Parts: sequence; C-alpha cells; structure tokens
Amino acid sequence: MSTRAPGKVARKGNGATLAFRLRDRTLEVGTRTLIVGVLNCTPDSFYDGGHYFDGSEATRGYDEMVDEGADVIDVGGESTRPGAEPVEAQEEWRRIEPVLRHAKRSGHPVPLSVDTSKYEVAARALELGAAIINDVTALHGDPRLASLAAESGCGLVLMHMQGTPKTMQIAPRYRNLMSEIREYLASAMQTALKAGVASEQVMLDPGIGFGKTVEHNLTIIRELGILRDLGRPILIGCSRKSFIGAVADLPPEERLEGSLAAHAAAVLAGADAVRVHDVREHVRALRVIDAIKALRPLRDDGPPRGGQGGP
Ligand code: HH2
Repeated sequence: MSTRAPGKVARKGNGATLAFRLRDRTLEVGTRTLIVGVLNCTPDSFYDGGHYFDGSEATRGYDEMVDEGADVIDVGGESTRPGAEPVEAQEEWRRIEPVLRHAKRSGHPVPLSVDTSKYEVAARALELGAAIINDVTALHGDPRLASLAAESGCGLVLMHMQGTPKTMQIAPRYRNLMSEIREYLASAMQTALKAGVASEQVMLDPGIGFGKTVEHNLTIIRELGILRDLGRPILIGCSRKSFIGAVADLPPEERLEGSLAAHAAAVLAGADAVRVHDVREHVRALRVIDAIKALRPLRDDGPPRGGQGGP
C-alpha cells in the first residue's frame, strides 16, 4: 500500500490505480489488492460470532490481523446476517469501543473501518481515530452519515443491498442484476457527493449475500467489471458466505478454500479490495493473483523477465 497525492490516477501493469482518501491519508488502490480484515465483536455473526465478543479477545484478534498483513480492519458490533435482529446504538458502541481504544493506544498505522449504519456509532468511532465508515445501507439507513463523512474526510464504503437484513433473502429478484446494482451504487454515490463527500473518499461494494440468490452472487463475481466505469475502487466480501456453502456443500468453518477461490475470481474480474475473515491466507493467495494481473504481454523475442520459474 502506498500513499500519494489525493485524486491522481496513474497507470501501472494492466489497470488504472485510483486514490482512496481516508482522512489524513490516501491509499493507492489498483496495483495490489487491499485486504480488509473482518472483526465482528458480536455474539451472533454467521461465522465469527462470539470469537471477538469479549473485549480482550477482540483486541487480540486486532493484533493478529495487523501481524498477518491486513491493509484495513473492519470492526462491527451488529450482525447483518439474514434475519438478524437490529441492535441499539449504545450496545453496538459498547461492543466495538475496546478495539477502537486499543487500536488508538497501539498506534498501528493500519486504518480502522467501522461497519455501521448508525450516525452515533460512526461519529464516536471517528472521534477515536477510525478512518472509514462501512455503510451496508449505502446511506439509506441514516443519511446523516453522508455529512459526517464530508466533514471528517473519512473513507466511505457504499454497499448494495436489496431489502433489509430481516427480509433480504426471502425472495430476491432482479430484472437486470448488474445494471440494477450499478444504478443503485451510482445513485448512492450521487447522494454522498451532494452532501459534500469527495469522490476520492468513496469505495463501492456489490453486497454479496445481501438480497441475492446463489446464482446472483456467482454472476456478480463474474461480471464485476461492469461496475468499474463508476470510477471508484470496488470492494467485495465473499468470505465464508452461504453461496460458497451451497456450491461446495460445506458449513462456514470449512469455506476457506471456497472464499479464496471466489476472491481470486473477483480480483481477476476487477475487484480492488476483499473483505475477509482469514487475513494471512488471503494475503498469500492474492499476492499471486496480483502478480498475474500485473503481467505485461510476453514477447517471444524479448529477453527473459522475472526470477526462476521452475517447480
Ligand atoms: N458483509 C457482511 C457485513 N458487512 N460490508 C461490506 N462492505 N461488504 C460485505 O460484503 C459485508 C459487509 C456480512 O458478513 P460478516 O460481517 O462476516 O457477518 P455478520 O453480518 O453476520 O456479522
């Protein structure tokens, strides 16, 4: 991850790099896939529910993800799994506060993202140094998040969802899946820009598993490139989600390989960042995918490039 002047776009390897601005720093996105570690301080998240519910377990999880090479750590205090019950802002804050305080004390340069749709939670997280608001409702839950992002200059992730976590998996239906997601994200981005958010602060996410069937999720991974003309970095979160279970007939604890495969496919299709429970494994796998993506076309008559390529 490198830092550069805000807003500039350069070219390297096969694609454009985009600036993603988060408060006082700017990440260059596009040359290396960003790994966003998931840290759910909840009792009921579909995979890590209960792992980091206790404050000391959560801070240990944070340190581990930093050591494993996370580029960003996304902390959440409310599960958004299908059918999940909403949580009050006060309780959500109580769950995530220890990690935010610990991160501030530790002084690690890894930016923290807060996975919330509530103004109060996001505002308190920003006060403690969080650099990104990850809003799975794309400003439909609490539109005040837009002015908060504008005033603070933090990064803002806008995610597509059809319905709400309580209802979204009942009967997801689209006339044209990719153009509906594209329009939804474009319109959410317009709302943010109108509130004063700079486009460099925005990252977009098609919302795997949020009001989608198995086939919808697989199609999104394959067709992700369609979202690239929105001009902003694309984040995707396939980690251990149920479509992998449906394809491979495996429970969440056994979906690591499926997650790596889905994220590799997504990155080759155009994703810039992946949201993952397993940081170490994704860092290792995606460095290989990044190297493949960065290749320039081989010329038969050119001198050999790169290191030893034997087995
Ligand atoms: N997925 C989950 C939560 N937040 N945010 C973004 N931007 N993209 C995603 O795909 C996404 C997200 C759901 O996964 P998880 O946090 O592991 O589970 P739970 O909602 O049960 O806590």
